[in-house]
Parts: sequence; C-alpha cells; structure tokens
Amino acid sequence: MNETVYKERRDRLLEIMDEGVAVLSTATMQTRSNDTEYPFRPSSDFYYLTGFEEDNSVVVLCKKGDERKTILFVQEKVPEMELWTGERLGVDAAQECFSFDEVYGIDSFEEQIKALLKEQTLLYFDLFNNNKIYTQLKVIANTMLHTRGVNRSPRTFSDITKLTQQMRLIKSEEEVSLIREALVITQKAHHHAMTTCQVGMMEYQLQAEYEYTFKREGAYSDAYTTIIAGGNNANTLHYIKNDQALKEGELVLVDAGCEYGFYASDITRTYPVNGTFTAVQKELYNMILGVQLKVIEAIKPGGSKKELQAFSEKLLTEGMVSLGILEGEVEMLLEEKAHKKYYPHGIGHWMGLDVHDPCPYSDDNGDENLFAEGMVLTIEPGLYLPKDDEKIPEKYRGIGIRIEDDVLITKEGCENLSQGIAKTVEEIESICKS
Ligand SMILES: [Mn+2]
Repeated sequence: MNETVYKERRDRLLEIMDEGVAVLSTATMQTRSNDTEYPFRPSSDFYYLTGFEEDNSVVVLCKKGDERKTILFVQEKVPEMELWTGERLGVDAAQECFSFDEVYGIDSFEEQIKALLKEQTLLYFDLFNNNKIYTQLKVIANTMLHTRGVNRSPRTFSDITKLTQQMRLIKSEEEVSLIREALVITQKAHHHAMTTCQVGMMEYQLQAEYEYTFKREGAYSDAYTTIIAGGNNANTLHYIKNDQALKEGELVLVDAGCEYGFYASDITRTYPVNGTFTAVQKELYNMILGVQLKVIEAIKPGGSKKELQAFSEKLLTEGMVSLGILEGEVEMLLEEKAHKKYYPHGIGHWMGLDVHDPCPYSDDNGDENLFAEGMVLTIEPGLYLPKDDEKIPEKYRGIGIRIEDDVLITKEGCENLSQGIAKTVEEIESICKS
C-alpha cells in the first residue's frame, strides 16, 4: 500500500485521541526452542499505522494543543548483525521512505520518550500486552511521578487498541483488494486439495497440499493453523493434530486460509474423501448450505451479527427437526437452547489483518455495532454430530460439517468475496473428480 495510506491513518488517530502520547510497539521475535525463532510478523495495529515490517520498532504519536508529532523508532544498521539476519532499512532510509516527522534508532527510545512525556498526563499504549516497551513505559512514568520538580507526568493510562481496532472495523478498498488476493490463493488451495484428496491419505498430507499452494502462490503463510478433520474429528472444533488417516466413505472438514500482504482469508469446506457424497451426507450438507445461503442473503447495512446469529440458530434448528436430529417444537427447542449442543459456535467474526479481527462488536453502551459498508466478516454455520451420541439418528453420527465464506458489507447488501470457491455438491464432486 502507498505510504500516504498509513500517514492518513496516523493523522486520523491523532484526531480521535485526546491530548497525550500514544505508543505502539510491534511484535517481538518469539523463541520456538533454544535458539530457534518463529518467523517474524509485525503486530497488526502497529502495521496498520506504519506499514513498517521490521521487528524492534515502535511508533509514537504526540498531541499537545495544536501540535502534532509522529515518530518512528527502528533498529539501527549494524553491519555485523546484518551478516546474520539480513539488511535493515536503518534510520536515514526510514526517514526518507516513510513520512514520519522524526525517525530515531530504537536504542534512544528511553531518552526520547522521557522528553516527550514531560508535561503530558495521558499515556496511550496496549494495556493488555506484556511487551517490554510497555513495561518500560510504566517504569518511566513511575520514575517521573516520584521525581521532584516534575509537575506534570502521565498518571492516566488508556488503551490505544480501543481506538485502532475501531478504525480497523471499516476496510478501505486497498484492504479489501488484499483480502481478495488472499482469497484467490485460498481458492486455488482448496480446489487443488480437492483434486488431490484420496482414501488412505493422512490428514497432514492433505494439509501439506494447502501449505504448498499458499507458498507457491506467494502468500506470506497460513492465516491460522489449518484444520484437516476427517470423519468424526470434525466434531472437535479446533482440531489441529491432523495426524489421522482419511477414510473411505467419510467427509473431511478443512478450515484453511492464507495470509497475503498481512491480510487474512478464512474458508471452510467439507468434502467427501473419495470424491462422492453419500445420500445421507448430501442431505445434511444441503440443509446446512441452504442455511448459509439464506444467512448471507440477509446481510445488509443496518443489520447486526446478533440478528444473523438468531436467524442461523432458527434455520439450523428447523433443519435439524426436519431431519429428525432434534425432536419437538422449534420455538421450544430454541428457548431451551437444545440446538447449542450441535451448533455451539457463532455465525461468524470480523476478519482483516487478523483472522479474528479484534474489532469491537458493540459500543460502550453495550449496543451492537450495526453493519456498515466496508466491514468484512465470515459466515460459517456448522453442525457437529458426535459418533457416540445416541440421541441422534445413527446414520448422522460421526459427521461434522461447516461451510464458511468471507463476506464484505456493501452499500446495498453484501458481496460474498469467496463465491468462486466450490461449494455446492455438484461443484465439489466435479472438482474432486478432475
Ligand atoms: Mn472463521
């Protein structure tokens, strides 16, 4: 994205924050074991405001009277270090390439921040993160508080992520294009895996087909750990062991999406291991698909996730009654929450820089955030029918099905961003057999 996009976001944040200093650190490198580390990924809020991808960096925004100042702290260039870990942009180039008022080496953070906090009483940072920068801030604020001669020092801490995550709720066109790019790759991965899937294959082998496509097509990585759940494993919602064999006559539930340009995609498809749905599987699958399509159709600006949740619960309960999975009056069953046993999760979630974008679902009064143009969410109804549940007809036991798409709220209604990914029984069977 163009650098001006990030500058505009910083300007917007400066506009909505109260007078004070805001500090956001990027993520820190995480140890995997001994001296090996996980690949680095910037923290989403930091990236959203800076577009800067290197670790060991911090952004500071200052607001005082009419004065505004933005500062980026970066890892300085150290040639001996670059031999091992690669070239860094460094202070001078960062000053040139990015439109911050000032850029400094990270080593001067403490000294600089002390000066900036003088005569300021409000300090914004990520209150719920234990990053060392934030710990350091609290120590500095405490020292200032107890220093004779300092009249004003920050004693009010406020959560910066409340503001950034509110901003992240509405996606710009550029952000939506990155999600579309991610979905192009995720579509290829699902279709490729459907053609590769066969009886006897291990779940991790099918996972490898997804990861292969993600990497081959230039995705940064998967946006979350891929779930490959054959047969009854689909009834464990966050099944990521992926170490069992895929069996004849069973379905496989795959929840997989790549991350592209740091934007997520999140798609679940459930398809037959051998390429052909049985009559029973088809019956259940089409019921859930019908629900998913109706829920998507109901999405429009002014609507809410709560409404969609209730709608999906009603439709799935009706479906379960018609198939004999639940017995009784739909209204009664809904009241007793009988459906929760087989549909225990939400209809969807915000998606963006994070697969579960941490944007608010309600405001400070507890009122729901109503849908508006530019919001992106997933729609993922599912039913999970454990193999040892004797309350349900035997033919359905051991089946778990979820169907998930990524949807953009538009001016008129919504656009299913992942509509190109095979979803009907006919489309899936045709790709599985090709
Ligand atoms: Mn999801």
